[in-house]
Amino acid sequence: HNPETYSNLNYGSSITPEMVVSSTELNLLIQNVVLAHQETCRYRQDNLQVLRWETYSQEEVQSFQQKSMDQMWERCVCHVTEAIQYIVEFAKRLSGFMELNPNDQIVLLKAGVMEVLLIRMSRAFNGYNSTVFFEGKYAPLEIFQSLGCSDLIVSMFDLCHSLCALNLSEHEIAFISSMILLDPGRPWLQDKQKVEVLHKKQEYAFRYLLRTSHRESILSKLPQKGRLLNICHMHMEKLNVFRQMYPGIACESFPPLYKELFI
Ligand code: MHQ
Repeated sequence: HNPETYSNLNYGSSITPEMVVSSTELNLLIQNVVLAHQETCRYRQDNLQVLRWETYSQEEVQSFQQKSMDQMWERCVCHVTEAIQYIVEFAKRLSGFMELNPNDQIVLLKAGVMEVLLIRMSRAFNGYNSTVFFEGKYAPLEIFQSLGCSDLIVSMFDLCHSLCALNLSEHEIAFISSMILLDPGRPWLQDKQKVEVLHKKQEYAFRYLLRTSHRESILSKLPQKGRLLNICHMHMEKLNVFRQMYPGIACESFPPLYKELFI
């Protein structure tokens, strides 16, 4: 496990003197990241808030639990893929991303998309009753029982709890997402330096944003990289178990984007 947190943002050394960013550039960067997030969200925060207490009844929960494993997987994978499409669109709107070479774009997306999904999931999570927005209502974790991966689901819900406790604003969520995607530490990058420059600018803008809102304290409380990685590994592992249980059939019906990223 890598004990680093995204808070190693605050290693002052990472901002080199030759990289002085003007305040105009900072504001443009903030605008870019925040707009990219807003425009690719699918569910707006206020809509999710309104629905927060619309939860599934016991009977509805049971009817989900009675679905077959492959049926439930197909359904969830479909929703996850849709959410990922929005995240890919978010990445494409981040300034500099489309100028990276196509190989590195894929490397960053493959490594980062699931982590961003987790961050975004916390927006759709009600920490007071531990439910997540799923197919129009808020669902407790038991709804996902027939998937056969309760440890994965429990870890996802746990992470959302920690994130909810931070009361992240939409601006903060936007930056946390963009910094996850533009992570120069991802293996297999061809032009690591180019990503490093983008990352440093983002980091600078994020810290500026936090300073102006007196929210620097969240930096040390953000989830550790290892925790997100662990959940991503679990997802891959569960996917493999599922593929072994249903060789051929089930996975072929998964959307191409999901297969491209995870299989
Ligand atoms: C997004 C909207 C969104 C859409 C789908 C991986 C697997 C086989 C099972 C939501 C995980 C089951 C997902 C559908 C379950 C935990 C998945 C299934 C934010 C994220 C969110 C709410 C996803 C959250 C995770 C869900 C519920 O903008």
